[in-house]
Amino acid sequence: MKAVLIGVGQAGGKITQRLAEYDYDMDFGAVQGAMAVNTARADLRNLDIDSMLIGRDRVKGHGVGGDNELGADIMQQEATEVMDGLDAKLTSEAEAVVLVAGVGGGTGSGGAPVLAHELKRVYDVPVYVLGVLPGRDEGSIYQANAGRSLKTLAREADSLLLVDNDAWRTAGESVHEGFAEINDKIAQRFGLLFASGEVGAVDEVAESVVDSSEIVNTLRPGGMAAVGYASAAASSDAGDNVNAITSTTRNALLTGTSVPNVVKARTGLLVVAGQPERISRKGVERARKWLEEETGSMEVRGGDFPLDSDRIAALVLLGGIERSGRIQEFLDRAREAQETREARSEPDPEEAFGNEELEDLF
Ligand SMILES: Nc1nc2c(ncn2[C@@H]2O[C@H](COP(=O)(O)OP(=O)(O)OP(=O)(O)O)[C@@H](O)[C@H]2O)c(=O)[nH]1
Ligand SMILES: [Mg+2]
Repeated sequence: MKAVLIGVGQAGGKITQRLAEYDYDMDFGAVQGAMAVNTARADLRNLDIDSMLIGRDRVKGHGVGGDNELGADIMQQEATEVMDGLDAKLTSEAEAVVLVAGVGGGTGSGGAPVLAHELKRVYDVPVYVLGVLPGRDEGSIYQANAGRSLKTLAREADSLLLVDNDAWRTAGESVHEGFAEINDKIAQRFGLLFASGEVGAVDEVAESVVDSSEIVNTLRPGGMAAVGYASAAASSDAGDNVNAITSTTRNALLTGTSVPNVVKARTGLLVVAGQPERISRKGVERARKWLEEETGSMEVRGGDFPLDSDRIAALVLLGGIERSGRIQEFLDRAREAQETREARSEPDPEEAFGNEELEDLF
């Protein structure tokens, strides 16, 4: 799937750059262009991709300090400039726009939903958002920002692909210590996903490869989505790899998802990556069937991704994951944080108590 990436805010910019680098290093050619937008000048200076500073008259290049309403306001004001900067990158080749943002901060959390809204008014390609959820040990402002942004993003984006900062970090490391490692994992997993829809166009041998349209269809339910990933050593003979493929797929779903404990989904896509001669058709079909049972979805697609590796990897894309308990838990956590914050700044306890709904950002 040929995608144009736009990172909004600090996390968004760093992850976008990492995704572009990975795609380039692997020679996939799925990332058609990359750009970073931020209200903080210093964050942009650290990046090599094209960048745009917004909100100069409001925050003088210093960021919005976690105020996502201000982040949304600034993007509203400057959306036209951002879209002008993007126009040259969004050629007719592009099959999707992917906005990348940390949903716990201010610039990305507030700006990404506004930009998604504006992009959808102008372009026909799907607009996806890759949103990073704050980890459990991050402050209540992050949780509250995330709750509001999530709700608005899920409404504005064609699909909101989520990564929880707690999902792929090494035990014992703080979220901050783990950023480089988490970003590498995000780049690899989402990089593989975008590229998996690309090989069909160039590799005439593989007839069972994934097509871009299968990614789009898997994300068609809208709302929220997640990916899962696992890999294992594989035999050089496909016949011996039936179990390797089914157990890797199991691990991808049960222990490797970007939002922990998400299992239920409306749609699914299983991509099995490895040398074509190591990929067992029977294994892929069994794993796909297992995914249908486990996710409760009647719509699980499957395909290969020819990759020169002696391992086998399973990448699972889950569309429409709202009914998973973990997402609800997250929204509850964000709602509690919002209520605590309101109770502190709001002298009228009744009003804070009565506010059970997460407000939209705009
Ligand atoms: N995975 C990952 N998360 C990050 C990274 N940098 C920041 N975050 C997370 O992103 C959230 C903060 O968002 P930022 O992107 O720093 O904020 P911002 O959009 O720049 O907004 P302001 O700084 O408020 O202007 C927190 O939950 C952080 O844990 C990163 O490099 N990788
Ligand atoms: Mg920042």
